[in-house]
Amino acid sequence: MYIDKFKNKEEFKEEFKRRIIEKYGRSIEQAHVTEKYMVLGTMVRDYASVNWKASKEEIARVEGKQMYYFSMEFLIGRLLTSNLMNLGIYDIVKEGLADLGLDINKLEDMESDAGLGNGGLGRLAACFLDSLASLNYAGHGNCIRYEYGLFKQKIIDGKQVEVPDQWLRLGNVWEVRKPKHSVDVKFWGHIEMSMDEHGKARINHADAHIIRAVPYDMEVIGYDTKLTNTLRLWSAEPAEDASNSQGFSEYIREVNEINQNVYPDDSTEAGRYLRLKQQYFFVSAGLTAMIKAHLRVYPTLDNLADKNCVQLNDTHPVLAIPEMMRLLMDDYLYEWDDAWRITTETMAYTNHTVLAEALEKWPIQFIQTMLPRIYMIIEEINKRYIYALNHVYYRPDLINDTAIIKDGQVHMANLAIIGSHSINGVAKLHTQILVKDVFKNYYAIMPEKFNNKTNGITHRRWLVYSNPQLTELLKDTIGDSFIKHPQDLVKLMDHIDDAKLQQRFLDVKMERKQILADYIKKNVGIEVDVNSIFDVQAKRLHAYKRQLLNVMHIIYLYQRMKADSSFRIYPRTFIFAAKAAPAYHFAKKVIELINSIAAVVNNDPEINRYMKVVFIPNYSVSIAEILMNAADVSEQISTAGKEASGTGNMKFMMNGAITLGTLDGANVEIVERVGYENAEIFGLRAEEVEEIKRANSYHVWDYYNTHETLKRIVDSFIDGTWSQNKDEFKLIYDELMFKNDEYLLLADFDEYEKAQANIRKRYEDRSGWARMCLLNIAQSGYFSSDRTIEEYVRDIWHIEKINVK
Ligand code: HBZ
Repeated sequence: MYIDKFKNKEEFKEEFKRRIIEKYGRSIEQAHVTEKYMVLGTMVRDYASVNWKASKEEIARVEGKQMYYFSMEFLIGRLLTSNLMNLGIYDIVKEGLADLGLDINKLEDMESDAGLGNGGLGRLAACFLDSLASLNYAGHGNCIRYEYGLFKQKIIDGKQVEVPDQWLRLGNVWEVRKPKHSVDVKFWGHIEMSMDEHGKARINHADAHIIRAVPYDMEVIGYDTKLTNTLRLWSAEPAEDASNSQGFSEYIREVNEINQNVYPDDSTEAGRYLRLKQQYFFVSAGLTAMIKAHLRVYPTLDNLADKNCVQLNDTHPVLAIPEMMRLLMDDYLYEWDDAWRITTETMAYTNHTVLAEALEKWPIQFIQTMLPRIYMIIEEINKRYIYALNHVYYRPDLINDTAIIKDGQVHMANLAIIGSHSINGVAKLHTQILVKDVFKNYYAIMPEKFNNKTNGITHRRWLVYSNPQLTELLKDTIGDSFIKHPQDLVKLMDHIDDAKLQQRFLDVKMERKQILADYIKKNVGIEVDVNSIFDVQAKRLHAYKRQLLNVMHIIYLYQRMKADSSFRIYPRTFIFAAKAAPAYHFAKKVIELINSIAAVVNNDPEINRYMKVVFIPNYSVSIAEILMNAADVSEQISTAGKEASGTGNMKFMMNGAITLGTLDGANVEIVERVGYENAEIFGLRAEEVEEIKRANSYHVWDYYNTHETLKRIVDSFIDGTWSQNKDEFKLIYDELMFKNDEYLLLADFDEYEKAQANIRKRYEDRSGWARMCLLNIAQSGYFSSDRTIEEYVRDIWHIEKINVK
């Protein structure tokens, strides 16, 4: 137990009752369930605060180095369960509540997901925070306190409708507002340079719009430790004496829009300015606070990089590089070279994508007008870099490809690479593609900067807490050491042939499937058969992830069963969950298509005994927690070379699902561990995709014209099969057929179909299937984010464990 309170449930009950009366002036019987949730959360937070204080003191006492993870997203989900579990007081609280006639699950359900993010990149940041604290490393998060999450997805008439995600409606019990630590951030205006009496340049940022950044700190509570880290969320507020040259109400609007939501619509110029404004806002505030905190312990910034490091989660926070230069030079009067050394030694950059359209670029004019001083510094970094290419690396031929500023734009990945001492990809294959292709010219001149850090997931949330049934079975079989040391899951290898264990695993899986089936019945209104194969694809909706390939296979099965009454399949439930970016029309059409197919298939009495299609709305961390562990089949079918890593693939594997996937991202490393015979791998390899693109040798119409089955599937998009209105899905048809099937769905279809047929056959051998699932679980320890964090620590951060007594 890691707090000194709640030593027994009696103590807990007394305190809980007292707090309800004090806070709400009501007895426990009268209090509303949300009030009970709030009080419980507050109690946990208050008690853990003791550890928080001790952690800060211990870090200062040992002069420990700290890591700051700068990320536009932290998809932390709900915290009550994981905080109670990590603190080791879950059972006491649960029993105490039961004595008071309260069901802990009901209170847990009151918490809304902190949806401060969008996808894998944001969830990775959350898993890292959990592992950092649990491994006793001082590593903190830095982000924005978004008023609204990405959006709440509703499905109306089969279509995605976005409604505001008001995650703060009940307030956020975990946060503490820290106005004393506020800092000011400056936008717009212009730069005046002058000389001081020592002949040094002095910078004055005149006519700036000053916006106050107020931190809201959240405790990050680790498992089995007192070390408590901080997730700092910055909120924009009016500065005290802002001069308001733009007028009062315009100023208020400018302040408020920063907090509004994660990833504002970037289809308009105003939206793009806002994204850039958000990026600079949280980066500037985070660095200013980091420097101030450093100066509270040390008399100088000379050792800033020895005591702090910053991990840049993709390019969104990369303005941290010029901002740190600005702070060191303008505010602390460092010379360029010293400032540059400190900055590059502090900064490290993680890349999460190779898709050209996702590599961020900003028009020069955006940065120049909104962040005039930052632009000057970027220009200088670029100038000095080009000088070095000419005179240090002797590679003037690389200027065109690797310069930061070109074609009227600032290339953020280039700035990141030049201004950091470490650049990492997120899976082996991804890093290979970075060094051989996307960033090959940088790799040629600065190979020592590049390294791989294969992603991971916190096995605490994704196995231990969300799948207690499987966890009990594992504890029973191999003991509980895997909770602290996930690699110990490999002990399960000694038991995978045990028929009794196999049966118990199948029973556990059945229980999880029933929980999901109940959820689906209640929330989607569809009755699914728990004896069918649960085949799940859950991830952001994107063309490269190929949800449409999955859809095409469903259409194939449907058409074939309709045409041939002797062809029947082992019953299958195809489950999808995905959000589409609001302005991404193709992705939204795919959602609509899935729902239209579901409407036809699920209501066809001839077919619906064999297959059903379910789209679960509003995919989120909480839904993932009941979805992943109920799956039999994990769909990881991106075009090889496009998915940087994937992390869902790891969650499925750890809960005993079989990967049906391409050799892409971390799938490659999953197969490396389980062997081809314990996964179902298909499709073009990354080099083959690359070669096809290079040689321009793929012609989608050749497939269409020579492949009857494919033609029938593709035609069904526009012949009225799935909608009265034949044009309803024309966008999908056009995207596929008139853009030469960019993601090679038709090319991979045959192999995908065969892999699916194998799955059906293998599933029928229940013992063989269970063995395969157990083997996957046994090999999944490597994919714990604890391993990933240890690698970051060893190779990039060089931070030491903090032992809070
Ligand atoms: O990061 C994901 C990758 O697609 C996935 O393969 C990987 O496992 C995961 C963690 O490394 N990337 C994202 O989630 N990216 C974004 O969400 C994103 C958001 C806004 C952008 C660009 C990318 O402007």
